[in-house]
Amino acid sequence: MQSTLVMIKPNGVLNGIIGNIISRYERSRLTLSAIKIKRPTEEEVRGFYAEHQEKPFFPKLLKFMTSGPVAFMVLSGENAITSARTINGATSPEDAAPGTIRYDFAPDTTRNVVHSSDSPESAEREIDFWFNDNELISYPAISFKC
Ligand code: 3AN
Repeated sequence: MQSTLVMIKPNGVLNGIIGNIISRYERSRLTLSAIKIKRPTEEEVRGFYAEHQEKPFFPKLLKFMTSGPVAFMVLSGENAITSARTINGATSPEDAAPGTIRYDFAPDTTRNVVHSSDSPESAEREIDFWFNDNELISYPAISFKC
């Protein structure tokens, strides 16, 4: 069992596709261990995306990520990190495969709708960045056999 940090960025929340996005993860048997919605501060976004601070796209990313509400969640399941990233699609929507979230909804690379952790080390840091341990819960995998 693995966990990953997923964010639905402001354009996803404001355009009412939280449910659509979460259904895609659930269909791949990922379960929600935690979820919350908040508007991140500039300081939080700088800390979270520290590795990108010097990149040319960072000012646009910072402005966008602080422009509205973000849904933060921890998804858990078999190969959660790879599964979530496959469902998201490539970072740039032009490279994203049909059927992925970014292919369906992302207008450009900055506003690419979702984020999910890219390694077990990132997942640990990112989950810890947005959540306290007592906000996480684990339960059996979804079977859809009701
Ligand atoms: P991913 O979210 O696919 O793991 P990262 O971690 O490389 O991608 O980038 C973090 C975020 O920075 C992306 N989700 C995107 O919003 C933004 N970003 C990355 N590369 C670019 C770029 N070349 N131009 C504009 N924004 C970018």
